[in-house]
Amino acid sequence: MIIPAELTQCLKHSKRLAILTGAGISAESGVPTFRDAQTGLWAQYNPTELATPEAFQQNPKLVWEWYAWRQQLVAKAEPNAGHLALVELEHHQPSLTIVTQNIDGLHQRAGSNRVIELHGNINRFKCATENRILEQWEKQTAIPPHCPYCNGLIRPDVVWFGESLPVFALEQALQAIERSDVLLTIGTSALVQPAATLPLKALQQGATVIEINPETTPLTPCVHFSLRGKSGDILPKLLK
Ligand code: BV8
Repeated sequence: MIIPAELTQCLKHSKRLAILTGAGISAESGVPTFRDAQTGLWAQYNPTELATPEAFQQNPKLVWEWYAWRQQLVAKAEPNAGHLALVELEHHQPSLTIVTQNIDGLHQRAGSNRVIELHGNINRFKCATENRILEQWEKQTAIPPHCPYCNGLIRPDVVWFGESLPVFALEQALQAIERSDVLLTIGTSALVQPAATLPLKALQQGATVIEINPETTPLTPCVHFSLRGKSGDILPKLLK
């Protein structure tokens, strides 16, 4: 792919670069995106139905096992060239902020320091009754395990559909977007709210918005540049 020179210049001279990432940036690490057909055992479930408080209420064991399956995929995954290109970029642009919809922690594992997790983290757990973050709990055979303090069920500390996003994370994300002069939106279908409004806010306040995605999205007609391709291919070229 030929990267227009004006694009590399625009990124190079950005003073307040913001990055929004979605599941697509982790696809090349082997972490299925939300819209991928879920492989094998999970093919018959719709992720937007499993990632809900109702599903956990009705069938906590099924939801816990779905996350356990995804956790082992994430544990086996390695950051890819796209994640690593963003780490390199942060070295040149220390004010760069990554706002991610992903719960896989791969930006942090790659070495990015300023990462805002809008939807939580699959490797952090909390009590479903008290919302207390649980660092550890003794091995239990019960699935899902129970909170050692109140005996409530333990769940992943992620934002389910129908749940509000963590207030502080959303505030930080809005600040990063509203002060940005360039927003790079990478690997997101731009469908999940309220994250999908962030690029629109960047456009409203005059930032240059650049999209990277192998496919078009509802955002494509609105952005200044839309690069069609995989982030693992494009980012190293774009940021060199
Ligand atoms: C909320 C954690 C207030 C769990 C996730 C309007 C306003 C407010 C709410 C709504 C609204 N309309 C609808 C809603 C409800 C809902 C929503 O958005 N529904 C959708 C389905 C329409 N939103 C919510 O419920 C949010 N809460 O708003 O609170 C509230 C409170 C009470 C009642 C009502 C409202 C909470 C949303 C958070 C849900 N949790 N994750 C978990 O992961 O298990 S979201 C989940 O979806 C993941 O985080 C994932 O990131 C995201 C999917 O989006 P993407 O990241 O974009 O991934 P996707 O698979 O869709 O696309 C991947 C893209 O990558 C594709 O475009 C593909 O082409 C591209 N790609 C593929 N390969 C590559 C690539 N790109 C680059 N390189 C590649 N190699």
